[in-house]
Formats: sequence, C-alpha cells, structure tokens
Amino acid sequence: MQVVKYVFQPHGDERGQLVALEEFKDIPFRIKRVYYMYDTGKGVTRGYHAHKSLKQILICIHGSCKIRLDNGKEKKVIPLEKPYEGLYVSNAMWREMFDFSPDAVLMVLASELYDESDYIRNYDEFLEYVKNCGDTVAAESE
Ligand code: T46
Repeated sequence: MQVVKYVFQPHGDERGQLVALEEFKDIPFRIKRVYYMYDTGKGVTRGYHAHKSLKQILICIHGSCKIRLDNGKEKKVIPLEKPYEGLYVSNAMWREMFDFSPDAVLMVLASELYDESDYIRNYDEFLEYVKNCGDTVAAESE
C-alpha cells in the first residue's frame, strides 16, 4: 500500500509559524467540510469504518496520534505528529485513529458534506466492497 503524506509549507517568521491550505492547490479536492477532534480519552480508538466516496486530509495540528489504514489487502500505521503534515485518506480505505496524546487535536479536511450513507461500518462489508469496486488508494510511499 502506498501512503500519501503532504508536507505543507509553513510561513515562519519571528512571530512563529503559519500554515495556509487552499483547495486544489495544497489540498487535492474542494474542501466542503472541516471537523476536528480533541480531548480524546486515553486508550481510545476512533474510526472503524471506510467511506464509499469521501476523500480526506488528516492533520494533527497539535500533539500526536496514529492512523491505521487498511485497503483490504494491507495495513499500515502512520504517525501524525507535525502540524504541517497531512495524511491523505482516500475512499475505500478502512481507518482507525489511536494513540492520541492528551493534547492532540486532529483536524480533518473533507471533500464532501457529512453523509451517513457514505459510511461502511462493517468490516466484512468493506472487504466485499473493495473486492467488487477495485477502487483503492493510489498514493506514494513515504
Ligand atoms: C472519518 C474519521 C477520520 C457529524 O455530525 N458531522 C460530521 O461531519 C462528523 C465527522 C461527525 N458527526 C457526528 C456523528 C457522530 O455522532 O459526530 C459523531 C462522531 O462521529 P464518528 O463516530 O463518525 O467519528 P469518528 O472519529 O469515528 O470518525 C470521523 C469521521 O466520521 C470519519 O468520516 O473518516 O473521523
């Protein structure tokens, strides 16, 4: 499995750092939704689903966490610990987010509005889905 991790350009000066993200320039899709999670409890794992259409970029803008990606054939764990790094998560990709530091803020840029019917929450259904649609992640290795 290939993993796409974007390294964004921080605009640093004596005041500190600033990262700006524009759709189709820094982010490979129109950004229709932004959400973020914080105060994640110790030992919590979130996710356990895939999406039929949704594409996302995950950025741990504070603290750290890990993302497990699974395309139905292979699994990879990607640490997110820099506010200027973004992990691309394609559709048809099972994801689990875990090992959150107490101060972690995981921000997600999403290509679609929230739509529960886009979720695949059953792992066997996911395996069936990727087998039939063959639409798995295309990305580059770290
Ligand atoms: C994903 C991973 C990375 C909304 O009302 N609107 C939203 O846009 C989202 C994302 C969630 N919600 C509600 C639905 C649930 O009642 O917030 C609650 C928690 O959502 P969920 O259990 O789906 O959260 P995670 O962390 O398991 O998954 C989320 C995204 O849902 C998912 O698309 O890829 O983060």
